[in-house]
Amino acid sequence: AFNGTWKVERSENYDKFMEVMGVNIMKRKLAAHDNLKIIIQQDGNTFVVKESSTFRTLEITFTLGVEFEYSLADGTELVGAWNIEGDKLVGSFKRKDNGNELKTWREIIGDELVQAYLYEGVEAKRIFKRG
Ligand code: MYR
Repeated sequence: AFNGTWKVERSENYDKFMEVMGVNIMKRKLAAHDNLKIIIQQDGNTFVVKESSTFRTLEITFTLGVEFEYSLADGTELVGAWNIEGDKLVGSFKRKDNGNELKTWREIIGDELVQAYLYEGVEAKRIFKRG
């Protein structure tokens, strides 16, 4: 269901979320127009996610339930894992620099992929359309 090419169409509360994450105003302005595109390929328990944006291009491979490392565009390092819960992909990550939790989940709602993020009680969403 998650397979395919997804382009970000809009975001909710993303600026506030990035602020709580400690991203400075200059980077937040750029990130608001990052043209994020993700290509998701699931093969059983293994996913390949190709991410591209105005900041960078990278490919991430992970297996459900298995911890991996992921760096945000600003260099912040996370470690954690994705799991399936019902129809959702649920990610539990921790920042390596301060140990704080970052939760994220992906779900298909109608013809959109909704990715939510939760950090220090602040939730944001980015909503993608098939591209
Ligand atoms: C993937 O499945 O795309 C790779 C793993 C994603 C880990 C969690 C991503 C959280 C991104 C938060 C953006 C915050 C910007 C300050």
